Amino acid sequence: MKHVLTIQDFSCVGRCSLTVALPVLSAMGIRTSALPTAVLSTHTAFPSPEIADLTGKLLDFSNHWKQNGISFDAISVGYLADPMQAGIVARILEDFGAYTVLDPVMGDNGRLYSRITPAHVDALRQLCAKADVVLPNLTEAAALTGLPYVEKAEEGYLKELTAGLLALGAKNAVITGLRRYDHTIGYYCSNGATYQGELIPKHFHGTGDLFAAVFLGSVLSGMNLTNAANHAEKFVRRCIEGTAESTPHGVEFERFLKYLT
Ligand code: PXL
Repeated sequence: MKHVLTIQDFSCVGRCSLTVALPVLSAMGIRTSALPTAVLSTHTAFPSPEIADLTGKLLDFSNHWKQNGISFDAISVGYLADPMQAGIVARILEDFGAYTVLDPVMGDNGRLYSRITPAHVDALRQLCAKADVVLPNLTEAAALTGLPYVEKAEEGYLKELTAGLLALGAKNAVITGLRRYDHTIGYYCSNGATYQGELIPKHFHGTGDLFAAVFLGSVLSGMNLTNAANHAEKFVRRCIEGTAESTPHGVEFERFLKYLT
């Protein structure tokens, strides 16, 4: 059985990050371990969440695993609670030398999330060098590359964005949640593979985290990058379609896990 370490926050309420990644990867037949970057009462789209930042513990935990001969087939990295965590995570990635998927969680719809500073963007830019695949949305891809955020992205702009992400050192990139035309949404891969399907007019937090988890599970089951992106896209779409209305509590992915097993 493959063994994944997922490094991201534990938002206690709100269906995102670890509360999404762990059940999805488990449903896909993957043994999961977690390194929480912080524990939050909710994700940061709720006003003023309580936050227990775990920056000071990350290396202690990973060193303990090393001392016990624990290893991972892959590591996924998501929301970091502090820019300082990026350097620590880079060290952990070096220590364990596993296939790495980085979701540079920073913002959406052209805006950075609360708590995300220019130093955070810089830190994630550096972490891209360690990624086998980086999975930004358009907002994050623009922030990382320094290119302007342009909705209804054209092919030339997407090529520039993905080239910029590869120039940061990522081996592959997939831009997710991408709205290229009126009423469509999908993804664009650095290998040129692209998909746009009908936009479902709802908004949820955690769908990028869901995409990243299904994507990694799919790669570990032997799919290539294009098929993994396609599989993740279809699953996220199914969950959004199956959730009646937009709420800050995420999509009802639990009802659809059976399609991943
Ligand atoms: O779903 C992305 C995400 C993850 N973790 C935290 C967040 C967000 C988005 O708002 O706030 C803590």
